[in-house]
Amino acid sequence: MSYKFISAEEAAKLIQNGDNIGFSGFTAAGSPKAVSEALAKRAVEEHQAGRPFKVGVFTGASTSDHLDGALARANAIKFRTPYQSNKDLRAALNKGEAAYFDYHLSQLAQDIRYGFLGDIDVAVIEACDVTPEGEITLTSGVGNSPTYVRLAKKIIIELNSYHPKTLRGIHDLYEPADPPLRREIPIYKPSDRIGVPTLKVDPAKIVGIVETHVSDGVAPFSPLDEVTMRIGQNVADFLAAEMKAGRIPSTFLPIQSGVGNIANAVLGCLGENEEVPPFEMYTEVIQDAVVGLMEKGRCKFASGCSLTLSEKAMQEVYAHMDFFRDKVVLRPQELSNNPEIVRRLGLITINTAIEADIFGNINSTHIMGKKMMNGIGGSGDFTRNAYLSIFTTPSEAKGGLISSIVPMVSHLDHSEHSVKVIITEYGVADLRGKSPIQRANEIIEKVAHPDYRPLLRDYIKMTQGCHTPECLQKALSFHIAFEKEGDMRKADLGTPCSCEK
Ligand code: 0RQ
Repeated sequence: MSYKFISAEEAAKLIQNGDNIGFSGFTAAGSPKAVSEALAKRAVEEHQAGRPFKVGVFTGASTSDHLDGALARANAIKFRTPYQSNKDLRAALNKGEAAYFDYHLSQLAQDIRYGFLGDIDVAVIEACDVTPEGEITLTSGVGNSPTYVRLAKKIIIELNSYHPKTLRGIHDLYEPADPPLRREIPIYKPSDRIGVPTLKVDPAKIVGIVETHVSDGVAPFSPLDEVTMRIGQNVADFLAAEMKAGRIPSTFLPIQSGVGNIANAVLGCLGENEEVPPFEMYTEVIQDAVVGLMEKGRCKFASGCSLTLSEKAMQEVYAHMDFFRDKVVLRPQELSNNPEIVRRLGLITINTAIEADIFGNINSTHIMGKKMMNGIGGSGDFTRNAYLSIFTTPSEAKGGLISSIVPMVSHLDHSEHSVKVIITEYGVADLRGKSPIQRANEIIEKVAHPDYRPLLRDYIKMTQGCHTPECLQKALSFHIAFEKEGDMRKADLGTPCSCEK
């Protein structure tokens, strides 16, 4: 089969108002860049001509500004799921201009297959190679591509020569059967491969190929500040102590770690802690720190959904594919984040909270209960099923005007039943086997910022004798103080609460 090579603008014309699109990739890694920008331009032109033009946007996770930013600025989004982290899209969805539903990343592909979320009209897939027989080699991120290409009525390929064809073999693509036919997913260690290296589609479904040469554009990490460094060290010291105490096997367990500076610092500190043996990762995003740890022999293997690497780290990997090939596997997020596998492998999961409450509930997504930050991402997939679930957060935000430890979270993503450990720059709150009041004391005394400890102590004294000493009239007093006075330290706790009614 010979394919039609077309421009991004021609590709955009193959997409109609109202279509649902499945985009490849996971984070900026492997997300299409050219077709989405051309689609945004087309939407602007259609709007100028007085015609409606909006599309449904399914992705792997966040994408880059070429996709989420461009479509948001063009007001071209009918709905968006499962995760985003783009500033213009964030502004659009918080204004109600783009309908966003925040979804557990492992669940999206199956829920689309179940028919819960509508059709996939078009799949736009970034590839580094396509054969005449319809064999597609993906690039740096997988996301939900296997499901998108299989269900899509038509497929547009962005053939991106920035990514070398030597990536072939790094992917392990597999779609589980749907109930009632699903069997166990036979991954018993992070390096197990159970699928195929390429996507195989009917070549007749590929309606056009757009050639590009664009990097993922992942920004390098900012230098670590003191707080981030201390959080990283606290996590590494805690895990080393857990291993010494025999609560983590001496061979260690696979690590999942979230995205961002804190996650990168945690990995760096784990790598440097000589009491922690070389470890494996079973995670979604493989970040810069992992590359260095592999080169030093501290990280033996990483299973992920994407190589979300800065330009420099990506070039390092691509220049030494022979070294990295047998140390990395990229899987669909349905497998990288799969609860069955997370539970079986016994992952130590490390994710970041926006705020935690004194009973161990976590808000990962909303600012002051109402403004969406990014989304739940994979944090729920991992936390609920972890061997040991850890949340990290700086103890305060906005120069101390906000405490990250509050009486009651303003939005709940992960409940006290799933969260085992909370770590800030001040220390480690170990919540295992503790009642609500014991957890509250542990969190206040070990991880809250000292400036906020007296207020938090006063809060739990307000309601004596209940299982959970919550005072409903004052539970959100910290947030109300911030909204009214711009400073949580001005929280007004008032008179004691009653446990009787
Ligand atoms: O604001 O951007 O204006 O400076 O929130 O905070 O400390 O820079 O933290 O970038 O690591 O993001 C939870 C959002 C943390 C992220 C979250 C303000 C703070 C700052 C960002 P500015 P930081 P990070 C893997 C797993 C959910 C998904 C997940 C996330 C901004 O880690 O999206 O875990 N997690 N996925 O000032 C008001 C508070 C605040 C606050 C911080 N309590 N109140 N503002 N901020 N705490 C990833 C994937 O699934 C792909």
